[in-house]
Amino acid sequence: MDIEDLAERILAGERRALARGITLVESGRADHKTMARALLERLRGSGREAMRIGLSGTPGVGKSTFIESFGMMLVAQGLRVAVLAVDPSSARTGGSILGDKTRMERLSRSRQAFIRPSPAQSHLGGVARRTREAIALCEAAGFDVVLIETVGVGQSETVVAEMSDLFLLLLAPAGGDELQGVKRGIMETADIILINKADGDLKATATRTCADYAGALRLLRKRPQDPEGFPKALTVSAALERGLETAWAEINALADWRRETGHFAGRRAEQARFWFEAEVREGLLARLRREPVKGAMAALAAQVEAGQISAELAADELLETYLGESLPT
Ligand SMILES: Nc1nc2c(ncn2[C@@H]2O[C@H](COP(=O)(O)OP(=O)(O)OP(=O)(O)O)[C@@H](O)[C@H]2O)c(=O)[nH]1
Ligand SMILES: [Mg+2]
Repeated sequence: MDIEDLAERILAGERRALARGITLVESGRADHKTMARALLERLRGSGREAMRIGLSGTPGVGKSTFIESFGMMLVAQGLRVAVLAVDPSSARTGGSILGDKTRMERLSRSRQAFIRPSPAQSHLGGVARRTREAIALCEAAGFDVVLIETVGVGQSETVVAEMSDLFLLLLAPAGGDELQGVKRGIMETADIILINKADGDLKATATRTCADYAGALRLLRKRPQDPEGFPKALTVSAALERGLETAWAEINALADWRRETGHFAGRRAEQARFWFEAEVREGLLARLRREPVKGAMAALAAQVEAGQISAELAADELLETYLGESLPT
């Protein structure tokens, strides 16, 4: 594979080349990894910056429908839109992929759009790295907006929030005044909460739910990266394409303010640091799972089980043997 040629075609915005590049960074093969590194290095500093928008929401809340109509609205404005998914679980069955194909039918046919499903990987750390690399490739390919979708279960929202400039939380209209058991941590990472399905019979409920969340957001601790009035809650109807322009205007208002105040670049710098540290931890753990450490660990574990050595001493011994000189205590 000619990496220079691939890089040039990605920089020229060729979607097929972009897809090949993403396949390369997703590959587990050692020779592919080397090529992927070379490709990413070649593309780094292309100077292109997309708006990275994270989007999370529980199953059935309307993420796919929203991405289709929101994406089409952006396309109509002349913007190029890439959609990536983060799904560490195997919850994404053939059914929902099929559903996505029909729910994002227009967007998947648009020449200005690029849609990529989640890499088949069970390990969240692995998915996170591949998605970050895919984002970098989409930016190099000149996409204006990269939407990173995740289903709102487990810790994948946090992962997506850590790779997004802005994080949107999609919620369904809910009866009563209970806040749908949305975890506080998730609320705290949201920049804009969108109450979807604000149409038909659900419209009044959606408006009420929106007011509830607006109230809840006001009670959260003020974050330095927010101007007055943010984070905020809005109603939308992905199906009827309502409220999408307003949502886009709010996204831009927030992004503009953050750019002017340095929070936009600051957040990216913080994220880069976060991922660097995560990679170091991942790398260390991966080495523990490989020989010769794996075998030595098993042997020591047997001694610990047999009561021949204490757990603490055994751990010290192992770390000293394998890390002692390179990482002095
Ligand atoms: N009334 C109404 N229904 C909607 C709206 N958006 C989505 N739906 C419906 O809600 C259902 C789920 O929509 P999806 O877009 O597949 O939801 P999702 O969040 O992608 O679901 P998963 O991919 O399974 O997590 C579908 O039947 C949609 O037609 C909306 O704005 N209004
Ligand atoms: Mg979906």
